[in-house]
Amino acid sequence: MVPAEVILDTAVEKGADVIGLSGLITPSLDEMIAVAQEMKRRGMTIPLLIGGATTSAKHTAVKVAPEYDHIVAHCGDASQAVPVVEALIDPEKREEFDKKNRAEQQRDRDMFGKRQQRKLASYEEAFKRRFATDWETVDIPTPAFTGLKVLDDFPLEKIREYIDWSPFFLTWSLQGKYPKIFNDATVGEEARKLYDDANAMLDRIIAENWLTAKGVYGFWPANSERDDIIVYDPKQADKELMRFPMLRQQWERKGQKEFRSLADYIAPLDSGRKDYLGAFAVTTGLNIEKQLDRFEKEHDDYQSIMLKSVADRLAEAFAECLHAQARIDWGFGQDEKLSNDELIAEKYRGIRPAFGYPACPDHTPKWKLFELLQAEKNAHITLTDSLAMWPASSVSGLYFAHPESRYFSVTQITEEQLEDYAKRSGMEIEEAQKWLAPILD
Ligand code: B12
Repeated sequence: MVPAEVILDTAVEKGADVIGLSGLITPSLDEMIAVAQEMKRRGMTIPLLIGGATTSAKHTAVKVAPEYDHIVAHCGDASQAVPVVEALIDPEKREEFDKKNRAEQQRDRDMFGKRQQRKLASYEEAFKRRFATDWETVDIPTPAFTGLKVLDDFPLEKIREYIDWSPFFLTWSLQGKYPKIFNDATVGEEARKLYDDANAMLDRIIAENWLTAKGVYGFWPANSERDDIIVYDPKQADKELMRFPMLRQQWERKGQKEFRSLADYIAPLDSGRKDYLGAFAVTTGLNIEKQLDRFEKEHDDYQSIMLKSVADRLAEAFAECLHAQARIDWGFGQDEKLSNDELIAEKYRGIRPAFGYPACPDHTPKWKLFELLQAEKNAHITLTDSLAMWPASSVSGLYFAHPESRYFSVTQITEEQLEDYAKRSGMEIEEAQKWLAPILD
């Protein structure tokens, strides 16, 4: 979310010894390559460290390191940054580190070159073997309303009930599932302390209005046409509003019968039936800066990270809470009586894939999603150039009601599908190539 010039100018101005880049979602992978290229162009020599949820040692070796002649190292964990930087600022240790790092990266590149070729079905074959539904008999529920609903200042105490605590411990690098983690011999005590601190903070967040939650969701008449989902104007059901281009699986795993695309879950045009697509965007990060500034002034990193991690939990919980409401609006959720554990285990009908998740790994349809939801106006969420949402504690995606819808992964696609997808998305091939780089064959 920070432009390359700002990072590099600041590093020069402050006389930084090392630059670290952190990437949460795939578009930042490409941006890291651009930063490495710019460092080379400027003749810089300081080491570059790479980290974050979507990065890997392999990606760093294959894509980033070749763009810069000096040290580029991947760190899987922030705590690794300490010994790595220690080695890098000591001339002797640095040489040793560099040698070892280069050898490992060369090995990763060699392995990448020789990597086992996965068997991919042709795009046409994959479409022929799509997930099939008997569209004559399948239940297609009609939502209670179509168009948008805006949730202004949604009560945080209600959202709190839907929190899934397990990923919270992951943020703090503690392994284990809630609540079993409290009995763990190694991390149990620490986990309990963090949990208590988080809940004490949540009490204050709610009582003192530290955060504001906003959301928007809705339903639209929809049909599919091959791998596109067509969304119609709720007021004029034959007027096409927009199309969401979807990607289809092509990697043929042993025993695999079908290749899925999210478009398979929406009634095709030639079925003669009208279906519905739902969409949502939620945030719980509005106004967070005020408190974060306060913690920064007090040099209180612990409270600062705690607040961000609690706000992230609330964002996910808001998405869960709103999905439950959407199932009620859709009708089939009205008799649902699920505990929070059952909700976390997704024991309900329907799914809510988010752009960037494995079933729809391209982030670019977020532009259309935001237009459909008018998310900027209605929920005060903006999209950065690299398609991250701001505030950071935000989630957006689609709702599907198909009784057999489930999550799946589109891990690799062929050139053929890339070309088709680029055309359907109104992108040049080069642009589509850039956004889809992580899943190209
Ligand atoms: C928590 C989380 C969220 C939270 C918080 C996000 C945020 N603001 O930070 C919420 C619920 C808001 C969220 C939303 C989304 N998420 Co999310 N999320 C996660 C999750 C579960 C954990 C990430 C995390 O915080 N881990 C804990 C932190 C501490 O770990 P970390 O980021 O890896 O960082 C550690 C190391 O990598 C390292 N490190 C990191 N940076 C650096 C830098 C340097 C220099 C060094 C040395 C080390 C280092 O140190 C850290 C501590 O050890 C991951 C899945 C996963 N298991 O990783 C998905 C994940 C990152 N999300 C994903 C996606 C797609 C999204 C959304 C786009 C979905 C959507 N459409 O709504 C949005 C994007 C949000 C936005 N603002 O744009 C994808 C990204 C994949 C992709 N293809 O891009 C992931 C990988 C899930 C998946 N498997 O699909 N997400």
